[in-house]
Amino acid sequence: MDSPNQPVRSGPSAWAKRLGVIGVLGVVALLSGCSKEHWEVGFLPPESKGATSHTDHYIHLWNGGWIAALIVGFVTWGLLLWCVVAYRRRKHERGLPVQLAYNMPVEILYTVVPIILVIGFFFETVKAVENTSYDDTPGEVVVEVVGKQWAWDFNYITEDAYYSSVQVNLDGTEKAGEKVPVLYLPSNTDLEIQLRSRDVIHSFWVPAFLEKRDMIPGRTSSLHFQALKEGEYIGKCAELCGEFHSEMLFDVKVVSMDEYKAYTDSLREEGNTGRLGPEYDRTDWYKNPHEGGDDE
Ligand SMILES: [Cu+2]
Repeated sequence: MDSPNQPVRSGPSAWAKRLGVIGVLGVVALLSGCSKEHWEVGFLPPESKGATSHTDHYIHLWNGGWIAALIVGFVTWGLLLWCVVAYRRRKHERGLPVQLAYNMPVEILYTVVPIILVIGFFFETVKAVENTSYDDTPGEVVVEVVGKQWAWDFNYITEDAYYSSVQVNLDGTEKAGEKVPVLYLPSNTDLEIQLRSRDVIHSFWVPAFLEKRDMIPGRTSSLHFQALKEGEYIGKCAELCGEFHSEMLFDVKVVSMDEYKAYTDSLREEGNTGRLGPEYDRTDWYKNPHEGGDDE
């Protein structure tokens, strides 16, 4: 019942309501822009689902981690809000509230739960890494990808053919995209991608494959996986490697084994037989770091 003595306090609560409505509408608008595919992969690139023999392990670990973190988050935020409301200062209260400490059940809860979480994250991570980064299945097809300022050489080792490229020269037109070097990979085949650099540190990154590897001068690293989904994927250098780093792009075409063979045959017919090896590396200063590091 309203009494004439009570102050009218419609101002702040009306504002809070309005802000709440705007907030809820904003969140709904944001989330409605995201499709089911985005949610399934935890907002990683949607085409990553089933793209390689590794991607689903990464997606599982990523989504599992978020779900565990959000459950902990909601429980914590819920308890926090509950405390704020249930133990708020009442009108008649003065001074500090009764201080509580050493509540055994609560102490045990927040010791045991994090330990369980850490153990869970640890084993899930080990499982994912063993199935992905530590995958060393011998490659049925071996491709050597060589990074250089600011393009790529692809040596199809098993097929004894090579492809060489120069930087893309982005000029703002769509045509620039046609000049992007293309890496062909056969689908459903054990692949070994060997990674080298001719000059500075580059990084081989196909976002949809959810894997990235640095290419370090004087060292060969490798990626072992199967490409499971035929299609076209974008790739790029992911290590700031100089002036035209942003033009160090490539495309990956995952095709059937027949198409792959036809492509590498065509390279050999053009005369691109063999391998563009370390003899084309621009510097070997990394072998003798104390004898001057000048670029040639
Ligand atoms: Cu680079």
